Amino acid sequence: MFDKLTRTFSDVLRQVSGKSSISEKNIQDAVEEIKIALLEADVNLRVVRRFVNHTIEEARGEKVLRSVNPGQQFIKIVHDRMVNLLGSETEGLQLKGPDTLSPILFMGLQGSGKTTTCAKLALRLKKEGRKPLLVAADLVRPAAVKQLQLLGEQTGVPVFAVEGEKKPVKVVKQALSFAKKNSFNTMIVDTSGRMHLDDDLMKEIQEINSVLKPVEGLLVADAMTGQQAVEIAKEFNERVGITGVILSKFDSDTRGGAALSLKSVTKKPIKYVGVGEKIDELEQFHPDRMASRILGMGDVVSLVEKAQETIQEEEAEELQKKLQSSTFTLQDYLEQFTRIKKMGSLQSLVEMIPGMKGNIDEDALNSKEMKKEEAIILSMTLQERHNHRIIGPSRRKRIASGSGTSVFDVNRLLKKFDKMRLMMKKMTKNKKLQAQMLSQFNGNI
Ligand SMILES: Nc1nc2c(ncn2[C@@H]2O[C@H](COP(=O)(O)OP(=O)(O)OP(=O)(O)O)[C@@H](O)[C@H]2O)c(=O)[nH]1
Ligand SMILES: [Mg+2]
Repeated sequence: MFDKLTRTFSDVLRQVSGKSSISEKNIQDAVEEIKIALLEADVNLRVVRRFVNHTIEEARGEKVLRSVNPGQQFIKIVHDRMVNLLGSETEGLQLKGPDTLSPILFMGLQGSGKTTTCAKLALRLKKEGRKPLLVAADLVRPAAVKQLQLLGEQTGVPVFAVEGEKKPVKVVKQALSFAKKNSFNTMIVDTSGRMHLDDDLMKEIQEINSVLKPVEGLLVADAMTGQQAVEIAKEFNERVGITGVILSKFDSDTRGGAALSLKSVTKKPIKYVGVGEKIDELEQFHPDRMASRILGMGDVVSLVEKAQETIQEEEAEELQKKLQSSTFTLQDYLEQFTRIKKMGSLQSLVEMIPGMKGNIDEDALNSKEMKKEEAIILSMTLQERHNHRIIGPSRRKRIASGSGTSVFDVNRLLKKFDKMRLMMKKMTKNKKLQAQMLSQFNGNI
């Protein structure tokens, strides 16, 4: 997601940020490149035009051309516009208090991810201390009820279904009284999808909507469908009324245009994004963090939060010291593998680190490679792990055969480790660079 866009943005912004003075022509050129990148990312044409015009207008103002640091001012403008495009504020669900039932209606086209997302959200709300009930109101697809029941078992959230019932509205009515009687405070209703936006589907959803009176009407849209997702959201909003969008399959290799156009076109916020098939792969959508990520500035906040879940602060500090003083050993490297496994994919983590994107050999990040490296290090003695410089040719041969790899693999790991230590040392030492990056987004330039 956003790979190409980020690359273009990073290039453009890097060029601009280095300049001590900026001319109107510089701004024009930078904006032109940004425009092309947005169009290539399949962002809605009207949205792109508005973005470009606003950016030029603001950047032309004397503020940028005459400011002490015009490059940074310009970056800030682009960043703020991008946040604005994505929705300004993080918008959570507007649920009622714990003693009142909050019904949530899910809708969307066939295969967009409704059923999966219902269960993901139920699990999330349960973890937040609510008492959710899942309601199976997709009575069109034969296996739909069963699918929700299985997901209910996985998440430990009860599923309300009525055997033999053909009318979703009747199921919803019964579910409402069941939920109230059994003091559930959140009710998540899964509905059926259709291949296209047709009257049948709209009528069914409208009917359910008027009976359920949901506090949240959430549209699940498939990020992979690009601009079509925006059209679908517009239609559902006009005909049923939605309170927000959940963009599913955000983990897929799409150009990202949907995420960037949705808010501007529908005026409804993206509330969550689905980032995988697994039941816990649903994330709250943060426009500001996403903007920084798209601009290639790294999602520092997300990274820190994610890392903190697994690395205790002292450990992190110790690691930082080791990195700075070059006492980071292969044993430390090995220990990082375990942490990384706990944190999720290395790739997604790396993308969040400022300046790392594009700077690292992506092949080296796949887990197959990680397993190989793990095996190699495990075949080393502790002494070797603590001082890799003693690993000469005969040791390399022994390690290779011990780990079922080749001397070539061992050489490669050792070379990479040296390179990595050097790079990390540079990065951690360059506090000024880090501070600069952060201050750009604090609004206090
Ligand atoms: N990679 C990825 N796959 C997802 C995500 N969300 C859903 N899927 C997959 O998309 C497929 C369709 O998901 P469903 O939840 O059954 O979609 P639905 O909208 O309920 O489909 P219908 O009920 O047939 O209309 C499944 O294979 C899901 O595993 C996501 O965020 N990422
Ligand atoms: Mg479904």
